[in-house]
Amino acid sequence: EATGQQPSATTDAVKDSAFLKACRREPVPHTPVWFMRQAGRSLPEYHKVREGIPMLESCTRPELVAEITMQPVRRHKVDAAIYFSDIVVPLKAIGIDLDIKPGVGPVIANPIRSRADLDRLRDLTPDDVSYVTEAIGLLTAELGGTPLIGFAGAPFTLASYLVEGGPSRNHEITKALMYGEPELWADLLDRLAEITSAFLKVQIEAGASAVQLFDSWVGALSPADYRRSVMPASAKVFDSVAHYGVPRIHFGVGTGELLGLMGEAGADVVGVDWRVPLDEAARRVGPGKALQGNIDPAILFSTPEAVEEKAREVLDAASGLEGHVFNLGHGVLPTTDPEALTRLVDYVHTQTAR
Ligand code: 1CP
Repeated sequence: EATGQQPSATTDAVKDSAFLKACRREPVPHTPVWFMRQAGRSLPEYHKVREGIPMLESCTRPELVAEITMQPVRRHKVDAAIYFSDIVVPLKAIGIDLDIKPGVGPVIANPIRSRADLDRLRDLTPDDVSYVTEAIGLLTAELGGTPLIGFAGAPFTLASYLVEGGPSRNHEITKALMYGEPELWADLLDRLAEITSAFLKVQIEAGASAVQLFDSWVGALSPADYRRSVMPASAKVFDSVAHYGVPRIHFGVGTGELLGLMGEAGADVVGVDWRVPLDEAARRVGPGKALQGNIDPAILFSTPEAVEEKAREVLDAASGLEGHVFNLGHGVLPTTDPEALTRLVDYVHTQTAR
């Protein structure tokens, strides 16, 4: 099974793309660019096709998923597509009663807080998410040489939603469980690691040529707590897909103090938010890994000149890196002018063309 080869759905054109080359720290024709949350709320064409369709339902319709995933590729000429879904989709697929409430985010009907609650976190099988396999089949055909990034929420970030019952600023119920019931916490994260691994495998086997593990909220932890209480589960996820040989990206917000550990967990590419310049991030991560990032998504609300100046700073800080994937430091904000994103892609491509 451990072939070290990407699944056959990955064509030579995809393998030779600037994005995958940068992830592998090979020379690139230009610095590749994509944006976290590039599909979705910033695009009028997204609002048009989503009209009247609840978020979670839209994630189960293969044609719609493929269309929404393609929209930013067509519009911005980004170097990679990211599969349109949400981090809670695999949890919904195993029967957790949850919804994505507009303007709020994921809301869990019965939070997971006791040992008995763990039984509700059953294994995920490919049949639970057959729409994912179908949508990725449509996408790899339509994308041609553009790589598709699959993704999942990391165990800590998924646990934060499951334990709190929804979005949370301070993660206090989650931390109470983590510090107060360490064995239950470890078992919860291990369950989530199994589910996440199964979900990433489905995406890779269907044709995703890279994966990103979003640990969006893990920056709330200290390095010591991360190492003890989170890293084993995230490492298990990365290990479980290592044999496919597809690049594994790891991202979180406010993780400046965790960058080294997040790389150590098993990432090939470490995502960096805008708080740490990429040259400093490279020192923290150490050799042998590419970096992704890291322009502040809020800068896109400024003038084109200010955006270019910031982009230039990012490119300069990245000039000594072995591999750099240009991105934002977090997701595209919903009210971003899409023209600003298109201009930014063009700027990075022309500035870095070799
Ligand atoms: O192009 C894309 O990347 C869009 C696909 C996408 C992704 C990658 C969506 C659609 N969600 C996500 C991941 C996601 N979901 C993360 C990790 C990325 C990040 O940190 O930004 C997280 C933390 C979530 C949870 C979530 N889902 C939130 C955040 C809530 C909070 O805690 O503050 C929200 C608002 C959602 C809903 C959601 N997901 C996606 C969309 C388009 C929406 C808006 C809902 C809608 O349109 O009805």
